[in-house]
Amino acid sequence: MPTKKCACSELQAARGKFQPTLPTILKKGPAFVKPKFGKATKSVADQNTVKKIFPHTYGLPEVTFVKANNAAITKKAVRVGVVLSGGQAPGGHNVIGGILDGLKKANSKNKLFGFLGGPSGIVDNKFIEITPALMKDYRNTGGFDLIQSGRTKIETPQQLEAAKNNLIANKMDALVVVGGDDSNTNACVIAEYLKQQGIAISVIGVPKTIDGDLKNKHIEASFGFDTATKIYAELVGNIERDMNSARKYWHFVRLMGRSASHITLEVALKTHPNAVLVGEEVLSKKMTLGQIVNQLTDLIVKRAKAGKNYGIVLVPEGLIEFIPEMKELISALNDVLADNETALKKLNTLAEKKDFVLSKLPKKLADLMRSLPAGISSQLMLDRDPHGNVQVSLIETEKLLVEMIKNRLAELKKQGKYTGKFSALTHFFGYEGRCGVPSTFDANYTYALGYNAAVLALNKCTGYLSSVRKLTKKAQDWEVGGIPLTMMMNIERRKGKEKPVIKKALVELKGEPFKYLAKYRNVWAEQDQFVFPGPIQFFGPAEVTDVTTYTLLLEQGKKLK
Ligand code: FBP
Repeated sequence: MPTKKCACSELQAARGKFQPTLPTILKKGPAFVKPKFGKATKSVADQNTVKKIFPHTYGLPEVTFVKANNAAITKKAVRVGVVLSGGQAPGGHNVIGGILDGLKKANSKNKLFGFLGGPSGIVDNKFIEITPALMKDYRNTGGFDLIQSGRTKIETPQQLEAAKNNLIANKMDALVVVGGDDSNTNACVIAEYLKQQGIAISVIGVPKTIDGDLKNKHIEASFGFDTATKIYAELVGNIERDMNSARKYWHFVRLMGRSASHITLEVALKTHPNAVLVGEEVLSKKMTLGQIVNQLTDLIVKRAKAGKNYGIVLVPEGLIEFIPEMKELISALNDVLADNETALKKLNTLAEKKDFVLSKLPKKLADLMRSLPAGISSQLMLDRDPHGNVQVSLIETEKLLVEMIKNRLAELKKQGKYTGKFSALTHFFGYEGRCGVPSTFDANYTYALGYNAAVLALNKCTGYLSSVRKLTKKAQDWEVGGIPLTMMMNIERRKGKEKPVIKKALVELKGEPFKYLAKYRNVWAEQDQFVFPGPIQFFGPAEVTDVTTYTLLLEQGKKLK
């Protein structure tokens, strides 16, 4: 029997010993760097409105760290809280490990506390102390199970007051919010609320989301995207190999990514499927659902003529919201559902609710909703998340496409234009990738993000997102600092109201990753050039263990091999 030190897998035991590489500037510890403040900043759009909503945190300067003696921050012991917010992403535990190590390096009496179950833990005052002993078994592991996560938004005056009171009662000096665009918007709301009341508790955000849509000029990637896309690419590659061996199925794979199609694009770059839908392109070309179906059907017919009754199509989870007619329907549904909450609660069955909603929609949109398969129209009616987002992970777009393609092929068969065989299998890859063991890139990146967040907090910065840059270089050469949260904001419509939110980064159609796809996708469509990436490697040659996403490499001007 192999001997294990803890009740964990062999991989976890071995990987637990991995010591992430810190950027050189942070290596000696928080006492050896000082913040350097840049110029005042402004939000990416809607400057006047954002400034009005965040008068105390708007316009903050960017922060970078420079080598300097900063022993002053080690004198007084501090207490810091951390909360994991929103969907899981590989590396969350290393963010916590990084914060803990940064704090302890500054002063061994510094303490870290984890709020339980997401932001509701702050409101309900549920937390645990994260000690080095507790942290030990979670280093370099996937998941958020050390303190769990949740999607509660702290927004009502009562919630904000309760959060403030609990932070004060627990003598917290800082709060680190690990989250995506919505959660970091919420972090800024809390930072503003505290600052406005003259309460010296720092709030620092950390960019997390497998979706990869929390990024901009200063935040090059959100953590978790690297690992999750590697896991999906492995799965898609395995399907391609199975398909290429049996040659009898069409596979329709929906990939997570609530809004942006970054995950689908990255997986496509890694696996070369026969067709890829990119939501942002669908929107820019104003494609209808019918046009998408026809485009895919044409490919299926073409391949059938070449004797290939098989293939693989990648579909981004958020596709449905990019199809202009569906976008219009979803946005009208959002408003109807938000404006009629009480009336809808009184109705007992889904059929009654659907009839009620249909009666409130403009005729054109009601007709569109009626034309959708019953399952899909019901899925569109599901509750929005606390931030007002449609839960696209529950909408089976891949099945909708297969159903519509089948009908179209049947018509073509009747007209004698198609003689092939269409046997389709559907898959949804989302939850499979969100808690995977973090890749070396994510293990290093999250540790650096956490450590850097601790340094920002120790320097009493508030309203900042922890920023680690130059990510295609070696980890020791990464640059660190803080980016004001308000700098990334604009105004968007949520739950029927105009709200300030961090602007989502969608796939840039002029960006290098999409251009690469556009250059090769026609070749991949007909000539099979599948790539089988295999599983993430944690040990072995650096060119296998340390490679990051093709998206990041192309965005930073690197060539793909
Ligand atoms: P975050 O933006 O909070 O990181 O979550 C992203 C995500 O994984 C999406 O890809 C997906 O649509 C959604 O979470 C699923 O949400 P839930 O975990 O609530 O089912």
